Amino acid sequence: MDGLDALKARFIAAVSAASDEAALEEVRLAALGKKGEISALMAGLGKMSPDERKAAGAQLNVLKDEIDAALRAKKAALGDAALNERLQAEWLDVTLPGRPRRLGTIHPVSQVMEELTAIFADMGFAVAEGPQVESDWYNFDALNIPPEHPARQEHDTFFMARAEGDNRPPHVLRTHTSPVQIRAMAEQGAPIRVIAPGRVYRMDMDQTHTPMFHQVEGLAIDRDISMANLKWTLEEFCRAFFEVPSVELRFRASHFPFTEPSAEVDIRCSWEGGQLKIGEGDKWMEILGSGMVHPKVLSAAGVDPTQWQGFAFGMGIDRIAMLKYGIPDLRAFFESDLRWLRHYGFAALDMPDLAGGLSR
Ligand code: 2U9
Repeated sequence: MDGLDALKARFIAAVSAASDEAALEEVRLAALGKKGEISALMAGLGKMSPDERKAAGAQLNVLKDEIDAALRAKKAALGDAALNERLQAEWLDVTLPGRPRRLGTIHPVSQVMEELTAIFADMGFAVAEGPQVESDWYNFDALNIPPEHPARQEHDTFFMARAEGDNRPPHVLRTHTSPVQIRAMAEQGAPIRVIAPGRVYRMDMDQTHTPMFHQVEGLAIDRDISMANLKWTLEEFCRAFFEVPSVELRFRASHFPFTEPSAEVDIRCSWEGGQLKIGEGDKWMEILGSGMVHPKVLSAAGVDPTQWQGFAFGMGIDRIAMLKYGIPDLRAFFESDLRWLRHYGFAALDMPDLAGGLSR
């Protein structure tokens, strides 16, 4: 066939001139597409004599293969060029030192809450939560603190406002986390083992008191739980929390409406040169209150006191955080002073667990 060399030269030139994949595709369609020039020549073969068709068909097939090969080679070359361009543009030096982003720090109260949750979880206690605005029934009555009980006055309660003419008793900001455990018992029944960490509110403000502070309370109810279980649990907690080999606790008889008998608990310690050491020395420091849950409290939560009994305890989280981490001033906890937070805060993403060492 005449003119095939010229055709080939034209398409090969067009392939090499194509500067991107779209241009290359246009060349492919013009040559080999359904309406392309080579396809048209192929269609013309039908009108030839058998001998002519054989010779021309072979020539056209060779031409088609050559153009196809040229198209593929150019496509690969364009792909390589595009990749090289990206590699140049997106190059980065992975050996450069990192630029640390400031993540902020974990507040000591949050850190201590995580620590004590890890310790009690290891002993089989679940975490319970509840509302901070409570009815007076959950905050007081259910805990064996009836309306005229002197303990109501001692709690320095914040009362919520009621609409005018609404004479129902006002709701309160919870003065302890005990109502959380009433709710947990009422919902789950016995046996139960929970801790209730969280914010509590009392109208009190001086060097050692803030109107909002944090408590953790614990509750274990089963068929035959005793003060001995209470003592072991608290010793185990203190040993793990203060990260010392052993601790010694002293129980002093006390009184709370919600526990009977009740005990305040002191821990053996020494204070030398302003330095507190837990587990050694000849001083005693009060760290928590505890006792056997009063039968009336069990009944109020729908638990039968002839079948079930158990212990409860409560302690101030802010206070044990100050003791463990040597923080002198309670009020600084709530001032959001960034310099204080950087000094006393903990590394983010470094959550305490028992295996890794609580406070690392
Ligand atoms: C239920 C029954 C009993 C929780 C208890 C204490 C003793 C206690 C104080 C410690 C320091 C409060 O933060 S503080 O001022 N708490 O002395 N708390 S027994 O007793 C309960 C709780 C829930 C259902």
